[in-house]
Amino acid sequence: MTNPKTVLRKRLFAALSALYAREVPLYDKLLETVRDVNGRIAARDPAQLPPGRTVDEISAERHGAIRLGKPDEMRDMARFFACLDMMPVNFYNLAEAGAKSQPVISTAFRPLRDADHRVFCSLLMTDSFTPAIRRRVEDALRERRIFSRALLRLIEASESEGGLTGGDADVFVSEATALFAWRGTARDHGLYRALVDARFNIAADIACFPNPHLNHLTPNTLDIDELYAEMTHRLNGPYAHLPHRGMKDSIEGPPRRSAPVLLRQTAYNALDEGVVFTEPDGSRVEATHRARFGEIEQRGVAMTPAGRRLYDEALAEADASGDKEHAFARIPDDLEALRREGLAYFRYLRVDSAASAHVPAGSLPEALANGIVTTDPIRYEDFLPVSAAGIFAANLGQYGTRPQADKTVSYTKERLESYLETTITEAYELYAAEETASIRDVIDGGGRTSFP
Ligand code: OOG
Ligand code: NI
Repeated sequence: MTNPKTVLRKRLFAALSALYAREVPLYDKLLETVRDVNGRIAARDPAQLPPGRTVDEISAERHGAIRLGKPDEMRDMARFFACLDMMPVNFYNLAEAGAKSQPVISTAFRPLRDADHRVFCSLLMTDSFTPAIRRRVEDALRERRIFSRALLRLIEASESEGGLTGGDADVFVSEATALFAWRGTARDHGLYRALVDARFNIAADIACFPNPHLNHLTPNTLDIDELYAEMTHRLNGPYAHLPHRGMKDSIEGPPRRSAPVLLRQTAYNALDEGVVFTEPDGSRVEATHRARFGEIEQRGVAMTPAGRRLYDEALAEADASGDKEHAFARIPDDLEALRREGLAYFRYLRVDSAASAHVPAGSLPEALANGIVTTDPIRYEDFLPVSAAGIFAANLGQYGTRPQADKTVSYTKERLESYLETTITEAYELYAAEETASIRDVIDGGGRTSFP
């Protein structure tokens, strides 16, 4: 039977996506374009679809992003996501992500296996601000309660019962949708203005709002260049009547390759949305806020630590030289070379017709050469800190926020774990375990072997 947490997760993301499509017509159009482009690619070249997955399935996948203001919000968020079987994976220190750094530390909640949905979750680091700004931000957040009583009760019920079903699941979905919804209300426009003027847009987006509104809900495309071109075309044609601010100027991550690695992302730019601010004296101020945008992503193969080092070097070189193509040439553009050189993770499978052929331990290279065993790239299910900082920067309209505190603080994974009150899984370990288990399965007697 399917795990009730998996059922709940799929329900919640479908509900969030439907809500978003209703609220933001351009997002609905983005989904339409994603389905069209994915369908066209799969019809042209069925091998582009990940094994065993349909166009509908991959087009239904989402990742969202939210921003929190207080450590206890992070703790309860971890408990909330555990109800959906989504655990914190990887620590992203965006305060140290180069030119586009932001004063937040992040993790992504996702299923540890068969990741379908993910939420990138960031926590504002108020100690990177001047004492005066810090005090104002913390004062604004002190009384904020983002979780309703009903939702907290359901989280407790899920913790004690191992999942939610029936009426509890229905209420969970509606309360959770409200948790992430855009309310169009905020408080203290004076504080908002002061934070934006001090170039702390990120703090304004968190401290003046009543809840962690989803700032994007990203579908997945099989070809981000084709999607980018198609969306640009439609924004100038059939979608031109909708309010929009065009596409982001670039695609984050690696350049186009024949063997895609890690993750490439782009977006339509954040829209101006109306917000009614309530001032401390009870008066109202009508203003606009730019937060919600429309991201798209394309996922490639997960890289090993050695592969990731090459990626980070390429990124640093591209940053300095401006020549991405040249910088990324150091990463072999060929899946078999990535596998042989230990730069990426693969799943090993027996070819059906060879089910009875022997693969003694140590003979994997021959089995691969003879076609008894084949490989599939393991898809990257996580995020990239420099790309994430670029996404923040583009949607906040703010290219990098330097720490303003007298003492610069450096943030650690342990610090975020102490807020989460749980450990953060390293994604490498998940990919390596999947690869190792698949090798064990193809070897006679299930023995371990050295890597081919
Ligand atoms: C999160 C940006 C990071 C991604 O896909 O890298 C992100 C944010 O803007 O809050 O979602
Ligand atoms: Ni994103």
